[in-house]
Amino acid sequence: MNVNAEANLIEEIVEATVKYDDKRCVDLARQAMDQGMDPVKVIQDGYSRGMQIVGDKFATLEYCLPEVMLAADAMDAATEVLKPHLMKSHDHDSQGIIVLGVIQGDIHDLGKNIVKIMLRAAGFTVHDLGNDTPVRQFIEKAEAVGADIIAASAILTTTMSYMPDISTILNELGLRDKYMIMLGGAPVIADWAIEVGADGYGEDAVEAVEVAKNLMRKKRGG
Ligand code: B12
Repeated sequence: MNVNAEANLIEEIVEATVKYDDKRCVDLARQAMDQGMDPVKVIQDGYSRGMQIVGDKFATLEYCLPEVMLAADAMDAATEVLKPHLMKSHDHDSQGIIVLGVIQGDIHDLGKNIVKIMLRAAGFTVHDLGNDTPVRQFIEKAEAVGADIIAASAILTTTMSYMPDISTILNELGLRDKYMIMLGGAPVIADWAIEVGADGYGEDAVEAVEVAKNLMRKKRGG
């Protein structure tokens, strides 16, 4: 597929997401995969950019919540089509065990779901706690499954204020050295994440994989 045709398809994906046209979103995902396009690029430049525009329209009151929800559902449906293309076969041992969830009070899970798919595709074992997850639940799950990394997502500025509790509570329980903490989500920035006790921060799902790999190297003393 030539560069122009790829760019056109990406633009169509952005448009279909903004118009919350779920059937078209799914159909375009299939077309992109049939043409051998990179599913990561399709998510980042296509559906995520479309959601960004939806967010802008929500902010300017052009869209209300139902439109945002329909667009989110359309993106979700398209991601289902892309998922198998992101998953490689992993017969070898897990790269590491990650407990991942959206922090308490927050139901924005599209980003977390993409991060999960990418981490699994890279060979990590990911335990998904879903959304609106209390901090103690991250820790209980990490203890139960012998996790290496606790990863949390926050999309609201109000809910990101729970993130520092992960490190604080781990410290209180004497468990801080057992786990690497990785934070992410739109309002979170790297300096703040480190300041509140995280070991790593990822800007997007691609970076999440790189950061998780680095944290595993660090944890294994490499
Ligand atoms: C979709 C959406 C919704 C959907 C969520 C559906 C779902 N299942 O997720 C619905 C309609 C339910 C919703 C509800 C609300 N929303 Co809303 N929503 C959005 C919107 C449009 C898109 C968010 C999104 O999914 N982006 C696409 C994903 C792929 O990107 P992402 O989440 O950033 O994730 C990427 C990175 O951040 C990173 N990442 C994410 N998590 C992690 C984790 C780790 C560990 C790492 C390393 C990386 C990482 O990787 C991801 C992939 O690349 C944004 C606007 C915007 N422009 O972002 C508003 C927005 C986030 N919402 C907002 C608000 C205010 C709300 C509501 C309070 C509205 C209301 N009045 O009821 C409620 C909150 C409900 C709650 N308690 O959570 C505000 C937040 C303002 C703020 N600064 O806090 C925004 C910014 C809109 C706005 N401009 O005002 N929303």
